[in-house]
Amino acid sequence: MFIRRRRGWEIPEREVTPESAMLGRRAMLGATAAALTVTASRSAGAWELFGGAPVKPVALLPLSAPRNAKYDAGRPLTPDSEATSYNNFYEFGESKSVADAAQALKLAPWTIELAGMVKSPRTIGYDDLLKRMSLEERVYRHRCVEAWAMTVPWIGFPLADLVKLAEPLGSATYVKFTTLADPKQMPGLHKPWYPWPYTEGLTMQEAMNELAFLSVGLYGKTLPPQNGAPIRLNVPWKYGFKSAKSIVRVEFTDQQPMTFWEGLQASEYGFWANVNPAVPHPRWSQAEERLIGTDKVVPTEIWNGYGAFVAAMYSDKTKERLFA
Ligand SMILES: Nc1nc2c(c(=O)[nH]1)N[C@H]1C(S)=C(S)[C@@H](COP(=O)(O)O)O[C@H]1N2
Ligand SMILES: [Mo]
Repeated sequence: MFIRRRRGWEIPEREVTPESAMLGRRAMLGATAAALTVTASRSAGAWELFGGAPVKPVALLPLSAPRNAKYDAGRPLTPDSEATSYNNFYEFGESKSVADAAQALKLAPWTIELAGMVKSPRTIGYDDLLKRMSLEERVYRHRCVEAWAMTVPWIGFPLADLVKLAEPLGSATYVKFTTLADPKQMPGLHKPWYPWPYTEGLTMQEAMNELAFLSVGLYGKTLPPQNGAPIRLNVPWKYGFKSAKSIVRVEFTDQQPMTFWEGLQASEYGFWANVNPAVPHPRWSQAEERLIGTDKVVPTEIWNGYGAFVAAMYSDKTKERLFA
């Protein structure tokens, strides 16, 4: 009997499955029964920690910086309550409701390693880093590969300023970001089929692009844990998974970094991951996006609408899989 199967791009948006949808299958195929048993008991322990005693919510501090009017999002802001309660942060769970679990994130002391091909590798404290940076507010559109979008007023500084501080060697061509991976704080770390730690990467040229931004706050406050406290990346012309949260290491290298999502499923999530409505995800269309906090669905724009700032970087990269 012939059964017609719908192609990925014919699936309506409401049926779009999360980035992790293949994992049920993958876990069964990949992990041995023994590994699963160990995981189950370990994650029970982790959840006792979070579920047993209520975790005190992380206190957010007021943080203000002048808005940079050059970057007009052209859309109303997503309500603060939505942007801080509908999140992807797999270290704390696979659902969008990770905000409570994320309150267990220990934010102080926080250090960031400046490593690899730099004049002198070192570790810098978060407070020390902030003293050297001048903060601004930028309203950016955020487009998740799962076909939803938000518009958020971030507070932070250009990634280029951190690159300059790190003094990379001329031979460095990529920047690799590694984020916190602490099984004591993060129940997701006990799921061994994920390629922890969460890593991401950019070319040096992308990292120096004026849009690439490191955020330490949103909506006039310090970053809540669920949004990647104390410091996370924003690369608004790329799918949201490139915007690594809770960064602990920035490494300069001449090798294209392997990223968390590419390591998990390279056929679906590549290194470049630039937004393009005309290139569907293998399991769903990227033509439109759902605006979180509204009932609106709007067309997705190539480069997420930031082409004037970024398209020229890719004119010589015609052989790369730029949009996956
Ligand atoms: N460390 C880490 N960073 C991460 C993720 C994650 O699971 N872990 N998820 C990514 C994805 S898929 C998206 S869409 C954005 C979500 O950011 P937001 O919750 O602040 O909107 O964070 C990205 N950064
Ligand atoms: Mo995402």
